[in-house]
Amino acid sequence: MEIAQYDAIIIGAGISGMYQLHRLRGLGLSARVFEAGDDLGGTWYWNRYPGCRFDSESYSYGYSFSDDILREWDWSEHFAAQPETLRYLEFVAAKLDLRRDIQFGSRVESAAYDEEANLWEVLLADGRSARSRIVITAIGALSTPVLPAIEGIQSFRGPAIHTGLWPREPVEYAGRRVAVIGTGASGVQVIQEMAKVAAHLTVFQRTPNWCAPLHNSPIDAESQRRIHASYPEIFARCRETFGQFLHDSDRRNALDLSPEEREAVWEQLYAEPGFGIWMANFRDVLVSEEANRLLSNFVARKIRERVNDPALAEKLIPTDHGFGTRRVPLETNYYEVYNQENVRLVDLRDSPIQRITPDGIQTAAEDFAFDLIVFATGFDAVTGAFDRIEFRGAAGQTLKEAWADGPRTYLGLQVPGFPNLFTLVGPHNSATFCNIPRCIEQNVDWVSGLLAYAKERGITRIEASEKAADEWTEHVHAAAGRMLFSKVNSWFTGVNRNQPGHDQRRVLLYAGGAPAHRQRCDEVARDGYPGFLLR
Ligand code: NA7
Repeated sequence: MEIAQYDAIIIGAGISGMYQLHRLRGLGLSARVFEAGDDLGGTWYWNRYPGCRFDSESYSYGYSFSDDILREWDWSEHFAAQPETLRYLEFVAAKLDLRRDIQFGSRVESAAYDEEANLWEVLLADGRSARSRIVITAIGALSTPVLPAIEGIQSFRGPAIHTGLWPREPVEYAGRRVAVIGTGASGVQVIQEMAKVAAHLTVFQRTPNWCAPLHNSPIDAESQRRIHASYPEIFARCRETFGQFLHDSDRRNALDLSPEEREAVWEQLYAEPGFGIWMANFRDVLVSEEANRLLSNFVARKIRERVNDPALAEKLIPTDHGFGTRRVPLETNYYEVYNQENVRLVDLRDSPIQRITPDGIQTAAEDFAFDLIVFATGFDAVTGAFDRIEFRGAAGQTLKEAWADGPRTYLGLQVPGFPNLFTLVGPHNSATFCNIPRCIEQNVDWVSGLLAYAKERGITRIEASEKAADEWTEHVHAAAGRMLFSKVNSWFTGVNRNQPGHDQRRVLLYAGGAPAHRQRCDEVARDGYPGFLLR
């Protein structure tokens, strides 16, 4: 059987894979996308749990590269829900005629570089294979769901579903007894939605997170008109900010202001839609313990005001980390949910889960019976999707081996020893700490620019140098070291108690800000790609 050969293989048909395919076509390269799912959308395909929605302003999240797409699409809410986002991606795919080059139900198992042929051989789980000069991973940073390591997990009789693997068929929860394990961004969204109609909802919380109000609302006709008229300004603003959100940090330090002055700002941010309280806050609150403590006290007071039972409020207030040092879940009446008769919080610090039983969940203190268990227990973040594909580089080493002591990349986009392999949204890339499509477009544009440069010059082999990777890795580590989040266990730092070997903090994200990453990438392009061995 003849093996299919392409100029490039893209792994994944989410937001980054879709745009990368479009750009490769523009370069006149033949490309094939292998997508594990049965349809496109990536994150928005898999995370279809009730309540799933943006925490980014919808119009700051969509693709910016096409005026037609911008003109023809209206978002219905300031923070759109998952079904709308998936419809949007389907609209984009139709508009750009992407599907004809995407092969669904095709999970990539391995990709091995053949030095002699200067080709990658990509093997799918169903045994088929294909070859290409270039491989581009578009596999996402939060795409490998992890079930909790709890005894008896397979024994439960009812549906037991991870938020990141939610089925397409409707899951009944109205009038049912529901358990949710996990209180990260996914847990918070699913809890506040299911609490509306579940007969009874039990939340199993191991660590409370600092949440803040989303303040979502529909987009009225006048706002719609204004949004369409101001797309250039919206994207220009995003380009300037640390995380490419509409919210830009306040250049002042909280500690330089009087308590009244900073409280007034915090009141305002807490009352505003979106990530302002996290991203538009004073510049010292994510780096100074003291400033962060003051902000945390402010948010704790808000939680106490919203939860009727004072003892319960204390259980919902984090004590082991400060505000914003983990991903801040944005919420709509999340805290008020705990004032409802049909909702109960089980604090696993008092009574840990011992096992899952055919009927429900058993803690050290009690037996619970459920009709449905929701695992909102998170992902093997950032490197998880890479670890599950066997990438074998020029010297026969696997990427997993190369990253055994933590990721090592150049610009978060290329790895020494793995020629012609590009890692969109990979570790040590600003995209892992970003209003992600904004960084995705930067990643894709930059990789496409390099491929165009290579094509014009007849360059067929592109590989980051060891020295460039060492320097970038050192820079990434230094940037992370300045931030308070690097001293806290979370997916930001790669700690996952459900996975063996994931108990030590690692540097996974580039915390120097997206503008700094973009600037560095632009300089490298402008100077003819120093740090790359081009042949
Ligand atoms: P997160 O943020 O990693 O949250 C996972 C949650 O699940 C967190 O509260 C965990 O508690 C909890 N968890 C995990 N395992 C267990 C066990 N075994 N028992 C009890 N509780 C457990 O994942 P999300 O899906 O919410 O969010 C991921 C990102 O997706 C989010 O940041 C957005 O950017 C989109 P822990 O804190 O470990 O004690």
